[in-house]
Amino acid sequence: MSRFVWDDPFHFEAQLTDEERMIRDTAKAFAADRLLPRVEKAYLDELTDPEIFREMGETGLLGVTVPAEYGGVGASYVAYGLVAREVERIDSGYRSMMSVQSSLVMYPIYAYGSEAQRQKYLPKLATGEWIGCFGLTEPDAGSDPAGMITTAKKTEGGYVLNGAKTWISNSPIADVFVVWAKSEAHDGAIRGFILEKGMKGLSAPKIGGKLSLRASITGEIVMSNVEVPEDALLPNVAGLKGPFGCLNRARYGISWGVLGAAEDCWFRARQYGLDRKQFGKPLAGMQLFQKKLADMQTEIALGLQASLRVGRLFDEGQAAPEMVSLVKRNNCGKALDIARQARDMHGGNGIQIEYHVMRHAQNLETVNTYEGTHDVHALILGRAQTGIQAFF
Ligand code: TGC
Ligand code: FAD
Repeated sequence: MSRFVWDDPFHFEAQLTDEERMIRDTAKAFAADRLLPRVEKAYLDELTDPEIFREMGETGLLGVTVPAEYGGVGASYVAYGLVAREVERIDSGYRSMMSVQSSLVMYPIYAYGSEAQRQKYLPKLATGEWIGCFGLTEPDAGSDPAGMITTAKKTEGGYVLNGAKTWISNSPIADVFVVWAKSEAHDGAIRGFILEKGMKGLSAPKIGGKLSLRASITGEIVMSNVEVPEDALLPNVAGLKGPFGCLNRARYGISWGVLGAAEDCWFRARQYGLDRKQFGKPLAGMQLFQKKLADMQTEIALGLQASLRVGRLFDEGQAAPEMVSLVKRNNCGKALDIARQARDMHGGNGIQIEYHVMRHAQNLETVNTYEGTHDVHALILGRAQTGIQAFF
């Protein structure tokens, strides 16, 4: 029998390629050197430093799966997941900034865009010179995006867009807006459009006062008779499968990211328990404390194996959306439980910013909700096994 490694129970490391380990190590060093020193102030002051996009771009963390000819890295989906895990180890908001840019803006332009759109947008998004956002959710259409009311009407030279999107990551600082709207010229089908900062009638006010994901800016997208040229339309997709194709990738990345946050909470709780004594001995020597650590170790180890498996299937072209729902739902829910437990295990200190665990717990409330809530993914999985939809 081989030796048991407490922080790598199933020899996860041995299942990665040399290239994946190298990309992971680059992301880990970046996260520790550039993100960790900033995060406490950013969170307390609700400030997003747009410079982070350029730094991520320089380090090769944007568009990990996008081919190198468009400025991406052309690496595997497993590598993308590993990057998400390292970035979210510091803060879910930083992973949000990265995954919106990569999966929700670069991916649709690459997968559904014309060659001219790819050439125009992808290299600058890859370097972080341009910041992107993705507008699907509306004030009255969250879990049910088919209920959106944003419209695109045909004009002589293009389209005119009207409507409002809400809860949009990056929007107040975005240069490029991928927006989904019902297009009258296409029988009311949902189509994607690329809007640019400065277009007449386009604004993106910040949503302030968030108690979660405070290091990542969130806003609205308000479109009042925004005229766009014909070539703003993403030509190669129609219907909800357009935005869902992007969400499959972002949700998959989240399934890895939340495990980074959960690991940070687990490692901190373990160390705190070893250092702090009560009743004459370390907290880590108490049975209840050890049970919590064992639960954390178990759920994280299982979650990593599951995300790795889905990642390998992605890379083989064999991943199904329901697999993504399973790992997004389970890993988010488990990470949130772990962060709450870690907060508890730190006692009073656990509510302080410098101990990090409560910030993770607060962030994971959002991550459990966006990109399909925990319950919406249960309904996706329920439909897949019964054949009966229970959304309405
Ligand atoms: P439904 O009838 O199931 O499907 C409509 C059409 O879409 C296709 N489709 C998919 N295609 C690819 N991948 C998927 N995962 C797909 N799911 C559905 C489907 O085949 C069908 O195509 P067609 O050609 O037959 O028309 O649609 P529905 O309206 O019943 O949807 C139900 C439901 C609940 C599953 C869906 O609406 C849903 O997933 N809701 C959750 C909404 C959501 O996830 N919003 C995310 C907004 S973006 C965000 O949160 C970013 S935060 C990022 C960050 O900051 O990190
Ligand atoms: P609702 O859909 O109103 O859901 C409320 C509750 O009802 C939930 O518990 C839900 O599970 C439950 N519920 C809903 N439908 C059903 C049902 N059929 N059966 C049982 N229960 C149900 N969106 C974007 O487009 N782009 C972004 O970049 C983006 N970034 C975000 C960043 C942040 C910080 C946040 C908080 C959200 C972001 N979102 C973004 C929006 C996010 O995707 C939505 O909040 C999410 O899809 C849920 O929609 P909702 O908030 O309208 O909740």
